[in-house]
Amino acid sequence: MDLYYAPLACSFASHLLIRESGLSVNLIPVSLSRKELHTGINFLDVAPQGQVPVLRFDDGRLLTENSAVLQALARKASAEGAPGLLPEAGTRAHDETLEWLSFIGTEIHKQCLYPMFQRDAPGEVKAWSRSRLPGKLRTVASRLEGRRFLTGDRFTVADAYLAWALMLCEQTGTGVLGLEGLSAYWTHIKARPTFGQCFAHEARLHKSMA
Ligand SMILES: N[C@@H](CCC(=O)N[C@@H](CS)C(=O)NCC(=O)O)C(=O)O
Repeated sequence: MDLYYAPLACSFASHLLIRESGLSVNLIPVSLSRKELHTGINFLDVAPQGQVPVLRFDDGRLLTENSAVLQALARKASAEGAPGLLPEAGTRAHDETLEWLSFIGTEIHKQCLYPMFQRDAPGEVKAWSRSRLPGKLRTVASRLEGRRFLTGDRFTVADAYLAWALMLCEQTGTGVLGLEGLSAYWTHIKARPTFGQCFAHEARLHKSMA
């Protein structure tokens, strides 16, 4: 199994999940600005949308979209003896995990963070996205009050996606990570050894690919 990822991009969530689960997955770095693999292969020949994450199964099948990729990785981990990263279907925790995956993907990632970090996004779009971010993070903060994780009592795919989003939020200078409920969560997520390993790996790669 291969994961196409770009340093510090949203594929960080899948990378983090891989480290949390101990799955054996080949990590293939992609330059999003050049749409190129480190080997010089055109990334658009692999994935025509030109976006990460992309998961390639051993039979050659490709899967894109954070939410789908994270769930597929969690199911694979469960089949290989590391259950719990995606709560069992039919449970309240499962429903809520999908709910938060969707909220993070649509409300935080696409509506706020993607435009804010897009070089060619018009200034007005960036400013509007930035103005929406605190409200979205307040929703997350209120969910996290009195909870250690977004759903259930352990780290799941939703926490992996949120961990990446909060890492980017830290760079926005909006102060959203100081929100009550969010700061304690962010502190303990950042302290997870897997997060530190993932961040160190991707920050190094980011520098070397710049
Ligand atoms: N709808 C996709 C969006 C993924 C996405 O936005 N990936 C960004 C990195 S965070 C990307 O590949 N950007 C390059 C581009 O859009 O050309 C998903 O949910 O996975």
